[in-house]
Amino acid sequence: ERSTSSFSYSSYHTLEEIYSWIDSFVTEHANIVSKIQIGQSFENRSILVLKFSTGGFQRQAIWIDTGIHSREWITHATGIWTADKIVSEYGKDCILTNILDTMDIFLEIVSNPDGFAFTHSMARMSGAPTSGNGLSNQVIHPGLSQNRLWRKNKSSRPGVACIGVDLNRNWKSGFGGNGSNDNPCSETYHGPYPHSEPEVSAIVKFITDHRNIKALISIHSYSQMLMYPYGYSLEPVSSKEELCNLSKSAAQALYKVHGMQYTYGSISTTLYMASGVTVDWAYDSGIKYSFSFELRDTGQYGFLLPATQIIPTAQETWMAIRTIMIHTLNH
Ligand code: ING
Ligand code: ZN
Repeated sequence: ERSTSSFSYSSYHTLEEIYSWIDSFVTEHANIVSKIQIGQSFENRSILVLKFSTGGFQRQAIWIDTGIHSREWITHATGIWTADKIVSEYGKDCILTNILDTMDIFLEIVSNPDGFAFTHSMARMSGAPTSGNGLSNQVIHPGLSQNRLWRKNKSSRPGVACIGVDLNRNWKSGFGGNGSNDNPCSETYHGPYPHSEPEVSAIVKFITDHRNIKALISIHSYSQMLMYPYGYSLEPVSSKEELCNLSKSAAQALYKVHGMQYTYGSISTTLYMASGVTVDWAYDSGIKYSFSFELRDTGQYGFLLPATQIIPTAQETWMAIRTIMIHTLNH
């Protein structure tokens, strides 16, 4: 195994590189990090979670996932940088130290491994849709394989013509409602039934069995937003005021780092209606502090954010995550 000292945090990496980095990282920081396999993808890849813990048993915990949508490469890169930040700041940043002395952090970096491997494969697809999730139109660069912009997982079912389920429409809360699609060829296809996808059901089982997750942060790109439930309804959540105030504080902390502006609010009023999304399920399952980020940028590069922006994006996102974690610790 190579050591993490040769790993570039300012580059995009393949699945193999990330999984090999995870093994080195866990070995080098065995006192604080461990690796948990929570399931297997449709194509039988391991679904891995990093656990940051300083002891205790089934402590209160914070869940963070990146890469539910495979083309959102900045999110995986931010997850990797964040993992390294957590181990290097423990014992230095007294706030993070307090958090980790009381709570555990779970981080799933590649939440859609099959889709992610596909975005790194260069064979050209035949006419699969690449747009239609409601974000600004993505320019397909000449010569760029359309595989690079794959969003869904890679599941297939007998008699179904198209591949893939949108893993951010497959959750039970609001399943099948507005902003999701029952056509398997759609980019926002919700799947045949709630939690039908192994990548989703692995998380559901893990979080449900854990029973002590207090905050959930699900990271997407792009649009520069920080959002809380609901996506499936325009009705405000019961904790709207607290979540709105916390979003504002987190967006301010993020802004201070590099001056990037994030808008915030509920998913349905800030972005669009979206049903069966991760954070709605989390909130309705009793995880009050449920947030979703849309990282950089606002559309200039979109999903193809230059690698030079990885570290600034991760740095500013960290300050927002840290704000949410402190609030969770204190409430
Ligand atoms: N956008 C999200 C999508 O799934 C979103 C928007 C994020 C909705 C979080 C709900 C929760 O459509 C991207 N970029 O995937
Ligand atoms: Zn996404």
